[in-house]
Amino acid sequence: MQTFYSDDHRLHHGQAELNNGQLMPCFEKPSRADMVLERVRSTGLGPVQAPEDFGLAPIKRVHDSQFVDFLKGAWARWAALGRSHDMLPLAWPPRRMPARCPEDIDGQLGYYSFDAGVPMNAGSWQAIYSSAQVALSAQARLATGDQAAFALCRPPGHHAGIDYMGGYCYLNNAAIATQALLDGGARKVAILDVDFHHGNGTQDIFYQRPDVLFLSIHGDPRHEYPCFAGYADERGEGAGLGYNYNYPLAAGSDWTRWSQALADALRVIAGYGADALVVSLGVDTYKQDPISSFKLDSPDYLRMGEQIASLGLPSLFVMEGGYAVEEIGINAVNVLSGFSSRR
Ligand code: SP5
Ligand code: ZN
Repeated sequence: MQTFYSDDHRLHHGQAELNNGQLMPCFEKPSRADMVLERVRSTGLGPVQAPEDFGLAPIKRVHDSQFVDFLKGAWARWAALGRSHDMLPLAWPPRRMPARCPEDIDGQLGYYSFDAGVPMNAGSWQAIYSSAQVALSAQARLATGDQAAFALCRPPGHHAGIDYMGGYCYLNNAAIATQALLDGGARKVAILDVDFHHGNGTQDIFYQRPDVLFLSIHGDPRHEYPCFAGYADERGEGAGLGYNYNYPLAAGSDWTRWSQALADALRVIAGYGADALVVSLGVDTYKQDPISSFKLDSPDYLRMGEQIASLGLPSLFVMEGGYAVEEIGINAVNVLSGFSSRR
């Protein structure tokens, strides 16, 4: 299986985030991708390649054009104010406050985000852009007939919606790749999101569409981030009604419980008739993850990959979360190895 990866991810290195009311060093840090790359190499999963540049057009097929331009230009505006520390949003519009886009950078950061988990520094845009290009490049391998590819994206993407960032995510890499598959001739694509957190951004992007089936297995939003989406009764809207599946699970869920949800999701995907599968591959379901509450163990990720392979679909794996940095490579590559062993 071909892996796509860019060193540009190191240009993005947030300082701090809020966790349990305290400012803490960011969990989403450069060593995460380094660990996964190291494991891809040491296990001989397959060649590693730098991404091609597909430009902004395929990004703007999914994201609001003004939002993308905002992300691209935000740091220059921040720096022009004499600020050299991380850029962070400050205020968000709640119910009944008209959400007009303000003019200054602080207001716009709130307008284009839903939480404070999105620090940006001088090199962040380059990392964000390259992460999307990594997903697009891996997608292109499927378009030319490969059965699988791995996009080692960083920063991750599944919390980013049409016109907002949040949860360490800026551009939705999996959604951008999915749209590119459709634009390249696929008629229907299924997205399976196995990250511990609900893929609220991906859900938002495809909520009204029947050509993308979205399924997410995650911590119950009554108790877990992203707090405001991921309930089982969110089933899609309009033409998209019936094409969105959420599997919220209780804290402490282990492989026995988790794999029951997976079996149901795979049954739904098999009945959908997709031309390709995109997997939002977060491994923050791991028992030692510092911000999550599931109890998957490393060998479980092999089973996960094997069972996903049973669909027989061309499959694109897109890296999302996972914060137990010591084991992130083992767990992520176990999914890919399990998949490859059955194909
Ligand atoms: C891509 C990805 O995995 N993003 C995750 C962002 C999570 N940010 C908030 C973490 C808060 C952890 N504390 C949760 C306590 C639950 N009651
Ligand atoms: Zn996550």
